[in-house]
Amino acid sequence: DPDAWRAVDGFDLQDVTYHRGVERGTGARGTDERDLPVVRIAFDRPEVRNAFRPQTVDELYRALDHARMTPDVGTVILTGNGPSPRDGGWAFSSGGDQRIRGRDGYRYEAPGSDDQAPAAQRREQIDPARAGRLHILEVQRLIRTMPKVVIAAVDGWAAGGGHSLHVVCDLSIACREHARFMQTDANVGSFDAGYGSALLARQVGDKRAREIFFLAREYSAEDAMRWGAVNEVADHSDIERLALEYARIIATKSPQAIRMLKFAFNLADDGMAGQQVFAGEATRLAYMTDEAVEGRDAFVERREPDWSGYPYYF
Ligand code: S0N
Repeated sequence: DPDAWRAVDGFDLQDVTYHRGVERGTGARGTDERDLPVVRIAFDRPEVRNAFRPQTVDELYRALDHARMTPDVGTVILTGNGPSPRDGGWAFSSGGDQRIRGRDGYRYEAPGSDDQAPAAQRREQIDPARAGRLHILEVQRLIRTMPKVVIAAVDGWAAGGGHSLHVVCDLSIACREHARFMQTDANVGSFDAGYGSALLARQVGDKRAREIFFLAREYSAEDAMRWGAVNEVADHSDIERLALEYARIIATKSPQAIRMLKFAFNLADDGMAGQQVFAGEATRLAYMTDEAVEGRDAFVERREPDWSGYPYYF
């Protein structure tokens, strides 16, 4: 619904779109527009089922990181634009762009280069500082560690690395008509041996996760729902409304509680890195206590801290 969004200023994006949710009404001085605490980030390469090339991943990371640092945004909706102008097909994302993946991993092509050019020509355009980066994994970590809820609105194909991205999101909503899931990594000699497989096994169970990877069979929104891989199935016409509804509900909750819960859910699976994220938040909260202020002030005032007012047991 174009009326529900405005483009976020200051971004020059080609492969993704980045919008802020807005509520529009008619106030005394004409049309009111109020920002909602939600952003929408969408793959915008529908002609290739929203496959991501390095530029796509760079843009996705920038938009996500901006959303991470925007204080009044609590929810990020990650989705795919469509339909394809070529055949009307829909996609969340079909993973890494296989035309660009090369011997060195992913090739980064210089801005403005022609990604349809013959491979030999493209090779000339590699930015050596960026070649071979599987930086979609950096996006996965950002989704995982950002103190906000990330919702995958899966409105079409989620395949390969696109499948893994939805797995990493906090919540997933799948489109009844168009959502199709397939973990194609092993078809193309790729393997997400991190979150894409381990978290999936958490969500659907170990045997099912192995089946999804080893057999790479297509499965539907209803299958995904039954297996615990998505939270809800919605009609195409409803999927965005439902994601926005989730965002509105989340906005009624304590931001701190949501943040601590997300990090708590991640903690056991993320090992020491998960502990660090959770503990960082705990430390930030502790800094707000009189006890921590006493420690800081004592140092600054060059005196011994007085802990007498702070018991060992409550
Ligand atoms: C998604 C599929 C099943 C859709 O099939 P459908 O509907 O029949 O459409 P097609 O006709 O196949 O596609 C339409 C056009 O789009 C192009 N296209 C589709 N996907 C890609 C792609 N991934 N790369 C490049 N082009 C793509 C088609 O070629 C077609 O264009 P034309 O008509 O010009 O030929 C089906 O399309 C499909 O199976 N796609 C490939 C899915 C796939 O294998 N993806 C790669 C999997 N691997 C990764 O993603 C690895 C990268 C990665 O993220 C990673 C890296 C390290 C560690 C972990 C990961 C991780 O997986 O997360």
